[in-house]
Amino acid sequence: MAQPTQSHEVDTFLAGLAQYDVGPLWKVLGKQLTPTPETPVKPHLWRWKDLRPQLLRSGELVSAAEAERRVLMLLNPGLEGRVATTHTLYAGIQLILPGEVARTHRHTPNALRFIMEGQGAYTVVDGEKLPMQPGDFVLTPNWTWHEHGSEGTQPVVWLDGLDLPLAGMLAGTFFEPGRTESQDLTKPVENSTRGYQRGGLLPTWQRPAGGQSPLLKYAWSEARPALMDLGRDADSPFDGAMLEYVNPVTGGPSLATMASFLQRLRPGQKTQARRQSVSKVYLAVEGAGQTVVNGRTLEWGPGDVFAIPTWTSHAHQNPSASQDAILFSFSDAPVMQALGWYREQEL
Ligand code: 1HN
Repeated sequence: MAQPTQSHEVDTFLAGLAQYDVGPLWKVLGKQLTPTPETPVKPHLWRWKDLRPQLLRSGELVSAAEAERRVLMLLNPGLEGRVATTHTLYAGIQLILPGEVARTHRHTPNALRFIMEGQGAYTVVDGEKLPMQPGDFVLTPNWTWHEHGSEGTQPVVWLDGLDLPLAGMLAGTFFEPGRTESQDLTKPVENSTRGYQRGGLLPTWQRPAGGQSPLLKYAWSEARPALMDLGRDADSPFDGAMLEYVNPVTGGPSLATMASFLQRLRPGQKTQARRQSVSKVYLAVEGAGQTVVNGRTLEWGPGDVFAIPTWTSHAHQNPSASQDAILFSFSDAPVMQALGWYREQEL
């Protein structure tokens, strides 16, 4: 490329442009058109042993009623000042105590929950009560009314995942508080799960419009055996054995903007490094292992959460001789795929 002329005349011209609210593209083109995705997001791990005491302390100091949602946000150190775990995804850990209700509301950002600890809590989604056990995966899709409560005797903790930063970037956020604290239960408990408990069958009485998943809860009691029953022949070199929580009608992601997965690393298993043009949040559910992210090792055990920036090399390993490791994860893959911006590279 020819070098633009450097002269006092050019400098004066450039300095004068700002007053017209224009600028010279040729000064920034290289920064705009990076050969591959660039992001300030840092790989980061949040430890359960740090998170849990702080969350329980928040429960002594702040009520669910005061907080609306009592959540510690997992804030990426590369995105200071932003409510974001990656550039598109938000994750937090939420606490509900016996007898509490986190009042009903709805918003356009999609939300998912993975229950980490405690019995007796529930979420109500559009009039349907969904009791939650550790390991259950629960959806509150775009614009569905939702509240949480606990009828148990122990604190209940879960991981929240939302597309909040993406919604913010696209200025797509709408929010509405409920007029009452709780919704009327207009449907049978776990109504949306009826008919889906065996593979390959779909209820004939509901075919939802609008593309949202009709299934709002994926029970651990079904997900874990499904994962553990997979033979080695099902293993991917990059992920080990991996199942996706899908919309059963379309086979696509369970939420429009986020794909969620459960994966198993066998004792001694080490996966091959890869990078993908998606950002991800992982939760270690069982076992312990390591994920090597751009040469840096993140050591994880149950309850630890870690974030992987887009287009960043990562490989997992389970060093245990006897114990399986199970990871839950979610990513912004559906967005990148829908826009034709998904790429992956083996390393
Ligand atoms: C939200 O509505 C919940 O409903 C949790 O439990 C976390 C983070 C940001 C915005 C809305 C919930 C949230 C949230």
